Amino acid sequence: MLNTATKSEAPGTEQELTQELTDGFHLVIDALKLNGINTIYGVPGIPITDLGRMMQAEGIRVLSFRHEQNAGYAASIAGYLTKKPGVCLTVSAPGFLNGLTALAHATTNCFPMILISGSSEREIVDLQQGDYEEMDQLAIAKPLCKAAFRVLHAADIGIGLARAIRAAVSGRPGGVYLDLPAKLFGQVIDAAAGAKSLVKVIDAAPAQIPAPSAVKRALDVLKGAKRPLIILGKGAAYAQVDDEIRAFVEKTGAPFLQMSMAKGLLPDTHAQSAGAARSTVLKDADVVMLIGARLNWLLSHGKGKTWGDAPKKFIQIDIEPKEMDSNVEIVAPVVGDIGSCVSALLEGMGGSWPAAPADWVNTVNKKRDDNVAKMAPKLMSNASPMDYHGALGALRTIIKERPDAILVNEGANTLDLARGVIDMYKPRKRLDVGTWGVMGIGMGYSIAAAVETGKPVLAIEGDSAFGFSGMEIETICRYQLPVCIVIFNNDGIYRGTDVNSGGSDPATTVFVKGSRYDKMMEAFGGVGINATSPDELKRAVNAAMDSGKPTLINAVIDPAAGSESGRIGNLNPQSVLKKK
Ligand SMILES: Cc1ncc(C[n+]2csc(CCOP(=O)(O)OP(=O)(O)O)c2C)c(N)n1
Ligand SMILES: [Mg+2]
Repeated sequence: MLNTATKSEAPGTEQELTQELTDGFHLVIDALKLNGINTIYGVPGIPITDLGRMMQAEGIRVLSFRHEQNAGYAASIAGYLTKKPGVCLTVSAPGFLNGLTALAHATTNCFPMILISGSSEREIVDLQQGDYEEMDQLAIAKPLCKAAFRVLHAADIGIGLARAIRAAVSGRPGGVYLDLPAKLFGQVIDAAAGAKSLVKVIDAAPAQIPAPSAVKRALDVLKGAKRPLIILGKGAAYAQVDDEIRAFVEKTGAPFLQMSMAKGLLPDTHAQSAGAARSTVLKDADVVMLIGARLNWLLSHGKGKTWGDAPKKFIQIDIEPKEMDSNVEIVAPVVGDIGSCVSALLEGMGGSWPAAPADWVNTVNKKRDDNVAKMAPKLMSNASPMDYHGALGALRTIIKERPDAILVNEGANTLDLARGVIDMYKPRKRLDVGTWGVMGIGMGYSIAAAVETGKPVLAIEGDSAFGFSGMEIETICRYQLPVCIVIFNNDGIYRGTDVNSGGSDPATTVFVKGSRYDKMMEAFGGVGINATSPDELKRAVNAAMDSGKPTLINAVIDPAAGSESGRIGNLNPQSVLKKK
């Protein structure tokens, strides 16, 4: 129902007195609801405090955070999980800027998100006369997102939101900025005209069908492969065409790799999974098919040592034509949405597709099984203080027993080792630092994952990583969300053993030794536990997952156990100069 009010006070004609009215506040709410947007992540303040209140009154769930960046990350991952734009609502200048990192992150990771920020008086901002929270937010947002819009008239709110939704979800998804000046909210218009101005977005992300010739070309290249490899990226997980992707991969019989957030699209324990033979398959494959995965730094740009000397042919499936040839030549580009592309490939394969060459498949499987066997004893260590493998061995079993749980993961060693150790069994259950390797997604992602899916969340957090969003444990306790946070507390960034060779300050990478993060949780009425062995850790996590109570477990990790930058230490620049 449209929100209306009857004008009662202002003098005027009789007709005016009985006229049904609406305003900017209500039109924003009606437009969101009309488009099925029922959850908002944000931080209140001028000029959007009343908007949040009215949203709540109208049945929209408004999750109020402690910092906009965390609300923004929550919105971004809500977009990834639901294929609808996640919405973050902030105040002007500083609130907007706090949300902007998450908007840029959403764009980089191809997650649909809309950052809606209130803004100050246009006339004063544009003359730079020093308004309250003055900032030309639209101009600042533009280079960091897919599209940016400002609405100046209440009658344009419907169109403004429609444009934002379409821009966020169609084609390659991404972040969109929507600027709503303070004056807009109070603007009053005729209710009937307001209702007419709303737009329900039809087919917001239209299918993009690949050209039949592109599909045939790709299948011809794949058929000719002696050592085929399929790489699934988070774009493939986003598409929510899990059955088709599985059918396609199984029909090829080819080994597959799943990028970090694609893990579980097919179970990591699948017979064709080459996850534990990554370096072998990247080096030795002769045909590589990328599905919703980009050849960026995470795949060493498709060239160099990682990819070996064997000549390679790349097939790439992506919705964004410009992605093709971004780093190396793509001999068979297939442009379209992942669902349409994979269906067309499956159909084109017909009933008699040749099995992937057995010698290649056997070589990969042997390598994988050897590596898995090598890792197994490390995962059984019950040493105290814990090392990473001992602690992760316990958590690995928990995810195996609770495959519906959502795993949120950030840190350096805590991230890289958890990714390798913890098998995922279902799609879109692993949420992590993404394309930028950004710290700070932890609590925002956990909150949105719990809210959007209703499933329990296990957040495995480096002690540094946790610090970027740690205050949101109050938010988790306030909304009583089923989130269990495990902090891998090794007293610092990478390791807690670093020393400052130039003075008495602590080294830059170390924190207060023996910190008790579990006590923070208790301050907000959550459950706090200090765990010093894998057995204790396992017991505590199982109890948290059973009870659904907000829980934080301080897992004490040997401060010497980690390595610099986890698995990507090679990216650190080196000084060639010796100190004089
Ligand atoms: C926003 C942001 N700031 C800084 C970094 C650099 N950085 C990478 S990993 C990391 C923290 C690693 O320490 P921790 O989370 O404790 O994991 P550990 O390796 O100790 O297990 C930092 C600060 C980053 N990736 N993102
Ligand atoms: Mg650490």
